[in-house]
Amino acid sequence: MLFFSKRPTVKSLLSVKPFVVFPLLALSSQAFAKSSEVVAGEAQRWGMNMPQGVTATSHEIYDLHMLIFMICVWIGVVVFGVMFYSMIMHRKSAGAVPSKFHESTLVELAWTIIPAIILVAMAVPATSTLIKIYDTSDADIDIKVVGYQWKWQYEYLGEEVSFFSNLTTPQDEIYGRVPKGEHYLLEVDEPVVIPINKKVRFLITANDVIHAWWVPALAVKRDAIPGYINDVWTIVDEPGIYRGQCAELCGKAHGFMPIVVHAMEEVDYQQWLDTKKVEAEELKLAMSQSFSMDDLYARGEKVYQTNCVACHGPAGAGGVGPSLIGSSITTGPMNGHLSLMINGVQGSAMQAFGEQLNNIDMAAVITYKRNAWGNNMGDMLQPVDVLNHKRSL
Ligand code: HEC
Ligand SMILES: [Cu+2]
Repeated sequence: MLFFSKRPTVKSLLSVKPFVVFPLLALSSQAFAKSSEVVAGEAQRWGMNMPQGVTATSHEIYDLHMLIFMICVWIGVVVFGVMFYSMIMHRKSAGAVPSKFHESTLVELAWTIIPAIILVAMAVPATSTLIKIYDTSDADIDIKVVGYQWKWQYEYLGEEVSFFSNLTTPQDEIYGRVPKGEHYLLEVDEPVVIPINKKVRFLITANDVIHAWWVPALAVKRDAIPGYINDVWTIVDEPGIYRGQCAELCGKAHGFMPIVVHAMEEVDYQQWLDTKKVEAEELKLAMSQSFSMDDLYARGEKVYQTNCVACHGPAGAGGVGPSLIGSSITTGPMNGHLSLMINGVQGSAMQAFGEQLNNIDMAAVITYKRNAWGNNMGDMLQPVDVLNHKRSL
């Protein structure tokens, strides 16, 4: 009653909008940026916003996210502003009488053209960022990443350096027997190491089912699909340890195959790479050597704790997999035991370890199982035996 003594007409309705809309549209880009900053700051403080990451791409994605988000916020402010203004000002108790018009060409054109312009305006920066994300050309370093159930393998192409990266969180933490550590389920025995300020290309694939290699701080997330190679790239600005996870539900231990990227200065990276190459050489030499029972047992225990404990239990008593204490395989003929380890059991969670473990680790873990937990077989296996067996297959 106070505001509307006259009955509102189409004209008066339309004339309201510019009054609400123009000041908002007229907000300078500076004010827009300021509001975006305030929102981002608050969201960060509340631990709610996406992380900003440590690469140029991740910063660009973050800025894009804030830009689109703020456009949405302001659209919300304008739309709800007009809506609530209309509802309050034109309420029945204030004497409003609905106008009877339908089909307004002007209104229909406006609500088609304005959103179209906004969408195109948002698509332009989004597309330019996407094009950059997909430009994997001219990489300085190529690293092949292979997803396994449930670990990652990294191979430095052209360097003969290759290793598996296994979860190191102790079973006791997982089962709640001791308090969880700082990097619970985000820690591995061997992180993938990269130099800073170099374009690193990751060639991502999988060995069994679909996994996804995801490291938020590097703005890298790509599916690892058996039979396909997807590539992504990154240039990290600052040395540091960046953690990620498999991001594709890949089976029982999907949550137990984390990713740790250690970015270091180039000299440190080169040093690390050289050590790795020497290790690989030494391993090659060791393949033809004979080991003592004690060496094999000690090494085998480590291999077991890293690769088998999740399914067969810390003391071999079983869990997901059967007990290995006095089993027909672990206390049966050596050849059968070796074949099972190399080929796995088709259609079960027991994988083929023939390619995952080198011949020394294979010989060691078999020797360990045959002599641990009361399986006092007293026999052992040498790496050459594994090699010969593989050749005879
Ligand atoms: C993801 C779970 C899983 C992991 C990891 C795993 N196993 Fe198994 N393992 C199984 C399952 C399940 C079976 C039973 C397969 C079947 O016969 O159906 C099995 C069977 C076996 C058997 C045969 C036991 C018997 O007597 O029938 C041996 C030996 C064995 N695993 C050793 C190992 C060793 C050594 C490792 C580590 C290098 C390992 N497993 C890792 C799940 C696993
Ligand atoms: Cu996975």
